[in-house]
Amino acid sequence: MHFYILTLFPDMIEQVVHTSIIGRAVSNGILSVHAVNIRDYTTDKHKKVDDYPYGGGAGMVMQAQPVYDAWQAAAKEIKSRRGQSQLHPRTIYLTPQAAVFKQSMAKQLACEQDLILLCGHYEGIDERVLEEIVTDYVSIGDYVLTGGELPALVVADAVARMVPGVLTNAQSASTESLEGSLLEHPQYSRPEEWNGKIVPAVLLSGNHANVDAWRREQSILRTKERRPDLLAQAELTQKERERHL
Ligand code: 6GU
Repeated sequence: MHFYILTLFPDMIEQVVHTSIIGRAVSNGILSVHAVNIRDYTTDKHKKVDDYPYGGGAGMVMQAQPVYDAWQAAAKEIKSRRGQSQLHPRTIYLTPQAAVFKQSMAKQLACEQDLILLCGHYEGIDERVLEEIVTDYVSIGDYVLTGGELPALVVADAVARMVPGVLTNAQSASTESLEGSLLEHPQYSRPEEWNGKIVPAVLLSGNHANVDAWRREQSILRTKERRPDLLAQAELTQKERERHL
């Protein structure tokens, strides 16, 4: 899968994508991440990319021209690699003015060959270019950040880990947290006693059926405690519903 991240701060992207699991997938050639510097595409002689908002108000607005030309450069590269002259690549604009990103969206987006992620700054981007290029509007939560770079990295990470081959088998096993709308059960490792606290005996019993049942119960209890909103839509058996709802 190929990510194109359109940004005024390409260094922020480069730092992160050469690290950890995503970094390894990039080295292995399973993923590529291209940070496209929007400023490289401005036709302004002073390299300006923003201007005052029509109608007045605080802050600056990113202008349509450099954003459109950066997007076209990415789209052209995608089209020529895929040999499809008519393609409009999936283009996500990161903005708090959108529905909140979900694991189900990450799974769907992982089926794309290419994704363009557009990061805004200042008071946003001229609406006219968004109308031309954006296919999806995505927020990462109900709070305001200074720009779209951290959200773009969040979305890229969540999508990338769903791409086959990015996670090892061992890592994939823990992927299904949130799948059935349940939080993961607690985990323990050595030693058996730490700080006067002991590991739950069932985990040392060697009885896998009992371990699985205990973990399932803990998942439900934890979800009920921390995310009761999720429990309402969780896939529970009739017995579990009677006990917990
Ligand atoms: Cl996608 N962008 C910004 N600037 N702030 C956010 C966000 C996105 N999602 C939550 N807060």
